[in-house]
Amino acid sequence: MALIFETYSARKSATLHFDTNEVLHAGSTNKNAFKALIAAEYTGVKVELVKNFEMGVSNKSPEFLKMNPIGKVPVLETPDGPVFESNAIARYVARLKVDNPLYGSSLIEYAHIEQWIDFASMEIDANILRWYIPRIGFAVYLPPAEEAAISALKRALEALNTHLASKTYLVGHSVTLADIIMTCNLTLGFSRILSKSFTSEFPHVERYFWTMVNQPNFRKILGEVKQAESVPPVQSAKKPSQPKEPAKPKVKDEPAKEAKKEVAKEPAVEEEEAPKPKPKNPLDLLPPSKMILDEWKRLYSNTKTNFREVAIKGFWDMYDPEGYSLWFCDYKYNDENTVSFVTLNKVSGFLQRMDLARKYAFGKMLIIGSEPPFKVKGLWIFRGKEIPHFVIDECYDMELYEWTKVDISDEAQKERVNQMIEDHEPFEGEALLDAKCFK
Ligand SMILES: N[C@@H](CCC(=O)N[C@@H](CS)C(=O)NCC(=O)O)C(=O)O
Repeated sequence: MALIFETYSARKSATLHFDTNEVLHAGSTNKNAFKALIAAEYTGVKVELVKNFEMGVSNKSPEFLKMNPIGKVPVLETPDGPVFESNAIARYVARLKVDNPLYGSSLIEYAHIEQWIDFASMEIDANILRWYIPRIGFAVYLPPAEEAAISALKRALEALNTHLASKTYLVGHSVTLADIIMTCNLTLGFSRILSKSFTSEFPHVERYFWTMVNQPNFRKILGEVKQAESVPPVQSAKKPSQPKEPAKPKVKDEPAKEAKKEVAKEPAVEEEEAPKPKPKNPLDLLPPSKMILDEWKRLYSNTKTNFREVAIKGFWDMYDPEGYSLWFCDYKYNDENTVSFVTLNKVSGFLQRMDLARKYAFGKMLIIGSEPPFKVKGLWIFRGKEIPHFVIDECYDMELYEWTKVDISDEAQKERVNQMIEDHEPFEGEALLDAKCFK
């Protein structure tokens, strides 16, 4: 350990006059800047967020480019010169205090902290950004690239979940720099794109995340973090942001305090302008229906016995063919479903991407067969008499299925609906590998 600290123990004396001289250049909602600000809280040093920072203006000025030639934030101005790259900045801040517990208490803990910092950056943050950035229009949106990002992210979160099953912190028995960096990265994910339906697969990660963001030193910087309600719909690609005319300076006395309020609202990645209020979904303008979808979802979830008599009967009692429509879907490429977990992941991915329709849809997806190739068939109920346009436009999986409207005057089709709702086995003569519900 001594060796590790030797390189910067010379700074110890400097620490005394360091407490007011570190200036962090970044906007007040930048999760990468939060890493250093939280580390500063734990370290007991003062890092000041620069006043009147203007994304696209301040970071393109000649003075800024001298500090960081790539023109990105954050940059920390120190008495010995600037530092860029947020992890390096956070490390620097942590090292302002000799033997800082943020860096563990042994060589192996130090190595594990570095290990998790890399994991948080390469496996978690990189994949969240690969998923999120194209969706908000800052990169080209390519469905297969999104699918790859989501499955890489899930793989990483699964590993993290396993690690956290028996641990409160990533390393040792108190908060370390690894927790700070991991939590800041997860904060972007949780507040922008990782809705509850996605994160509930990783209960230990959820517990860890909410524990961390509620630690007083995190809360002071992050404020209240709210989980995204759904995956943001794909926006058309934006042009790279042009340097703007310098805006009138804003009066911001306490930038870190301001960050508190805005973390869940303001894009931290590129700090673009606040999104315009969303137009109402046309489905909200349909004539009211006697069927309340949430009531059906509750009945479905709460019926544990006599499913036919209670849930299925209840479904047909409440079903309103004027306000809703029922659809069978049939995967077009079943012969590709040769590996069970890949097929299951494919269906889970579809359900995740349907998140945007949660208010307006209910679905059952059956993965059928005891041997490959597995068949994937489903039943969906949508608000309105057709499949909503925004679902077809924004969920690319839709075109991977053949969609057939259920004719509810046909008893055989109604019986098929019943069997799909209740995961009837055998289904069309075959065993079920799995059944997934979207509700
Ligand atoms: N790896 C860098 C990422 C820096 C980064 O991408 N910064 C974004 C804002 S979060 C930025 O400054 N973008 C402006 C630009 O690309 O010109 C770090 O962790 O500091």
